[in-house]
Amino acid sequence: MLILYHSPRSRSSRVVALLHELDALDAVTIERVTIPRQDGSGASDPRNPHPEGKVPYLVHDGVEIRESSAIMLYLADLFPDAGLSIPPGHRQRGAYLSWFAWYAGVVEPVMLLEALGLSHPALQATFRDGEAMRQRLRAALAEGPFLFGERFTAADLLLHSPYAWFGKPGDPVLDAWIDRCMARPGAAHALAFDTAAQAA
Ligand SMILES: N[C@@H](CCC(=O)N[C@@H](CS)C(=O)NCC(=O)O)C(=O)O
Repeated sequence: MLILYHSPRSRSSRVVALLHELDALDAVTIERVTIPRQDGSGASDPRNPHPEGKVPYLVHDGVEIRESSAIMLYLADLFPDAGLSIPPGHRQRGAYLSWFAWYAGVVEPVMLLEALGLSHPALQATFRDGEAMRQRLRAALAEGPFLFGERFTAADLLLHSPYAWFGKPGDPVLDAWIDRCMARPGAAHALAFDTAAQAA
C-alpha cells in the first residue's frame, strides 16, 4: 500500500504531477494534510507521520520515504512502464541519479540564497552560484528539449519545479524547457487537483 502525504500548492504537488505522469494515481492514496505556511497560515498536522511534519512524505507498505528527490526517484522506479525513470543498468543511470542529488544538494540552497540576496565566500565555494547552476542546466539542454535529449524524465519534473512556483529565469533556453515541462499533462493535473482540494 502506498500513501502520499500531500498539501496543496507545496513541494508535494510535483509528486502528484509525477503520479499522473506515471499513471499511478489509482495505486496511491493521497492523504491531504496541513502544513505551516510562510504567510503564517496553516499548522503542522498531527496526522502527518513525517518526522518534521513536512510534505511530501511517502509510506510504502509501512516503509517511510522522505525528501522529494528520493520520493520521485522511488516512484519513477516503482512504475517503470511510464518510461520516466532511467533504470539501473542503463548507461545513463548515473547521470540521472546525479540530477536528483544535485537538486537537493545545490539547486534548492542556491535558489534560496539567491532569492534572499545572501552571499559569502564559503557559500560560493560550496555551492557556486545561481548563474553557475543555470549554466549547468543550459549545457544539458543544448543536447535536446529535455535533460536527457528527447526523453522527458522524472528529473525534468523535479528540476523545473521551483521555476514553476517562482517564475522563469528569463533565459531563452531555460524558459522554453520550463514551458515544455509545465505543458505536460502531469502539471495540469496537479494544478486542477490542488485547486479542487482548496475549493472543497
Ligand atoms: N527538502 C524537502 C523540503 C520539504 C519541505 O520543506 N516542504 C514544505 C512544503 S513546500 C513543508 O512541508 N513545510 C512545512 C514545515 O516546514 O513544517 C523536500 O524536498 O522534500
